[in-house]
Amino acid sequence: MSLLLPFGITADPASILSAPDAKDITRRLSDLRGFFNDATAYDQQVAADPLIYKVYEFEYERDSRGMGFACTVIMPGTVGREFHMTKGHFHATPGDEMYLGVGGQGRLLLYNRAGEQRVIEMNAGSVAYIPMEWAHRSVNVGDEPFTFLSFWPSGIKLDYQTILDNGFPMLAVRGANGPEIVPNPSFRMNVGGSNR
Ligand code: PAN
Ligand code: ZN
Repeated sequence: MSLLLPFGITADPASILSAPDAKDITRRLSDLRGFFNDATAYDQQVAADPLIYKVYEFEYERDSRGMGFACTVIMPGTVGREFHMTKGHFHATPGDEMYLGVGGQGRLLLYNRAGEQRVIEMNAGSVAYIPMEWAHRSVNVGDEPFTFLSFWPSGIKLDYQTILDNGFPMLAVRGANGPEIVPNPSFRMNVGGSNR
């Protein structure tokens, strides 16, 4: 990229898309085959192919000093009992990340290859630090869109395949009295894995 000039935007889709080289990514249910745990519910719901999340992002790779930025908006709802969520990924090349909650009610699910797990509540104003060894997935546990920002050093390769192969160790599901985090009976450690 040629000389990048300073710019200021706000955390809404139109403003983000006005930034140089910004793009938006749409994830419908049909794009998420294999990520939700309840395959029967997935097959029933995929016919209507609802919007699950959108990502508005830009990334500048500039002699290893660039940054990436994204605004993710996850729609409310469930697939079976499992709340709408992102695919989730590992960072396959060095680089940590930070998240900032903007609106709605979310959970950030994390695990690492040593088997440790964390769940971080994400609301407007919540800040999370994600060390690169921790796979991360965002979940909307509320009734309105859950929106958050993410910031990372540019050039990180994302590994979705390990998540597709193994699942996540915990599921965020709708319980009788609100959201619950429960163990994923289908989760497997240490199977497969490659970069996108
Ligand atoms: C985020 C995510 C974004 C979408 O910007 O990429 O929320 O989630 P998936 O990439 O798992 O579909 C991030 O963690 N970037 O590294
Ligand atoms: Zn990430």
